[in-house]
Amino acid sequence: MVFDLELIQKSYNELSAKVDAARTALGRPLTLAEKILYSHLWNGVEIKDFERGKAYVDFAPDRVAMQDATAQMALLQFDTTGRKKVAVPSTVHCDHLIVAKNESNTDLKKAVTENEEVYDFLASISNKYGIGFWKPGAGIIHQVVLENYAFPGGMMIGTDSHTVNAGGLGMIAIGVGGADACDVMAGLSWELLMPKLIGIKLTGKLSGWASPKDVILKVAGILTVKGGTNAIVEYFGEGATSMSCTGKGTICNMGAEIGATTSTFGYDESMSRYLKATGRTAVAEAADAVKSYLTGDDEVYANPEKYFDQVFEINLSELEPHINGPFTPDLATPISQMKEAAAKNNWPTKVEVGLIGSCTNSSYEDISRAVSLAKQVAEKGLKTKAEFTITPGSELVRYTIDRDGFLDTFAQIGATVFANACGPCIGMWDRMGAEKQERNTIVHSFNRNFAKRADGNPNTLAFVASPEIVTALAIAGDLTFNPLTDTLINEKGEAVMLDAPSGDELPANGFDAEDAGYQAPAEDGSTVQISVKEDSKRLQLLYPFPAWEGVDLKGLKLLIKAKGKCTTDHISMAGPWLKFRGHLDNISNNMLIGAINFYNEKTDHVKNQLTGEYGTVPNTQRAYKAAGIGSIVVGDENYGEGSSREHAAMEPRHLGVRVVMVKSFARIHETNLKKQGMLALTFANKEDYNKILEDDSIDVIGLESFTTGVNLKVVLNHKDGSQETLDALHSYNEQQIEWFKSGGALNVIRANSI
Ligand code: MIC
Ligand code: SF4
Repeated sequence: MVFDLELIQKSYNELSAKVDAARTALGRPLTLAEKILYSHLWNGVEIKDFERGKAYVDFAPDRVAMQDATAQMALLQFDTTGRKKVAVPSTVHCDHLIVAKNESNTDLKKAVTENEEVYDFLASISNKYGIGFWKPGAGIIHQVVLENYAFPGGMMIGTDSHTVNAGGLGMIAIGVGGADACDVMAGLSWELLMPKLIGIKLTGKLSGWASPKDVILKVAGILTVKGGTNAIVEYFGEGATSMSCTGKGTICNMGAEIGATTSTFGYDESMSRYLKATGRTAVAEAADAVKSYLTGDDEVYANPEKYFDQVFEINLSELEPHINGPFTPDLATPISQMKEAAAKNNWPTKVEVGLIGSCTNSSYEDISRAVSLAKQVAEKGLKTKAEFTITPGSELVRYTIDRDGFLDTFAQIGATVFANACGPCIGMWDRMGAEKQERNTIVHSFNRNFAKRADGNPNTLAFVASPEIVTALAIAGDLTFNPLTDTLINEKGEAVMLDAPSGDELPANGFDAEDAGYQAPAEDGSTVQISVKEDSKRLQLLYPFPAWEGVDLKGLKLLIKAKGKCTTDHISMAGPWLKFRGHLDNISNNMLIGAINFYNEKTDHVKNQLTGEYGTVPNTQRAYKAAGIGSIVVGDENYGEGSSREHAAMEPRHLGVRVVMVKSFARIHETNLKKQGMLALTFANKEDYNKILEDDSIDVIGLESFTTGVNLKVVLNHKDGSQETLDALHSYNEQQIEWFKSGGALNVIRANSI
């Protein structure tokens, strides 16, 4: 079945005229990213050379995707907009709420019972508003989108930071908070800061142990977790076309880890093959007909320095496998240097568990290459030293790899197959013994490895590598094993080497599945009832946040000055908290509990300025709220890195935090704060972070004349009676100032729909 073929055909019919018009208006050849952006300008927006990194531009995305952990909030917000149906094709995917413990079937059954209320809510609200619903077990959002919905040249947004995965099929796919999704589903335009453009030229060809994952692991090492902020990364060159479509997906997926707005590749044969293999020959043919419009212009790729803001070149023929981590995805170590790095940093070298799969790396190709290593265990008389798990990305992949015997081979090395879901990637891993908090090493092919992310244990060191390398390290049970050069001792005491992995890009006998897990919505959902129980612990209807009071914010208490890395996992932890994603008050009990308090280096231990006592962050904030006093959160660099979860913005809003002031923000989180009517400020002088003292009361001055491009003032009232005044930068445009004044974007939509 091809979803929304008419939409795709319409978009291709209009493509050439739109791209030609943009080329004429800009008077120069275009990158692929520009072709897609300019062909998706919101109706009526004048085509001009928008200043990258400065201009806010309105776009018209083709579709919206949501996963269950973020869809709840997105749809609770949509429900208050008064719309009858979503304005663009949208889907919901049930993937985040399934705990991985025993094995696929048992875990899935348990999840369906435990999350019944939430799944029922999502299924019925999808049915009501015309949204496609993918049941638990169908697979992970990004894999399912790649298999069914992504199309070259399209633009989509999704309530998950790894929506960018669809760049593997030549899309501009961007992760957003639920409030952004809500706008687009309500038929409004979607605003984005015109991204800067980073070009990465791939030369040579991958071979041996190197895989697409190593491209992005290397790029993460070069650009770091914030190097891609507000930029689109466009890959091109012979190395790009020689790679599989799903491999490109992996590279784009992990572009989220460098903070990139998104990443993309031009349409090529590999994409056509993938579209055909996934039952979308009609899409491939339609794309073939406009193929030159679905990739960057030749002049651009011939002289990239002229057209991109930054250009890098990576020679795939020389690329070495990398292992990134622990605790951050940009700490990149080429495999040949791991022995030294592990010794220097005292990382435990025994690998306890190897985990492959997730939305990042669970293509047929990935699994077939990993299985080629698993096969060698028996052939070479080896024994797998570490535990090994597989989380397939979709039922289509799982069914096919089962049919082709891969799961049997993995079973022979003692592997556990978890449900087609996020599982261990997002802390939904009920790992035996994790509560003992022992220091240990795991290696996985997921994308993120922040502290506590996989199993909740802060002392688990998680390293990210390709599925092939994860499998090899799990067989060896050793983080410092380099399969390119090292031998293993087999059961007979012989030294053997693993042969380099090999596999198939696509299944020779085609993909298959008995039930892919899709549920179409009702044609007319007007009579469908959505119920949220009054006393539910999992779901809570939303109330509008109050509008700004019209005066400067004075006497805000410092809630926490967060030190160092403060990702959305630190602000609103996942794992066991995922179950409250539809209940704002309950989930607010995890607000900032992972952030490190600058003054005592502890987590979840801050001073209550009203009593002088220390308490948890949520309790302290609830005390300020009860006393009717606003507060401020101060943060370091790249604050809010990681996920798209708007809970990280809604919780502080709900509990009465008024301002978040940091050295720098991650893109999605900054927008999420603005959307919810919060003040997101950055220090004009980063050193001013040091001036904030634990007992400060803080004023924000200049709000009555809050204007685009004009700094605000922040006054620190220290306990000893002295005062200091700082300059605060903000990036609010007029529309966003309106959101702030109205108490949140939703209040503006609501007012306009009456
Ligand atoms: C993640 O990988 O962190 C998540 C869980 O998929 C999030 C979304 C969420 O928090 O629900 C993301 O990346 O946006
Ligand atoms: Fe799920 Fe992990 Fe992918 Fe996020 S990164 S969508 S948690 S598998």
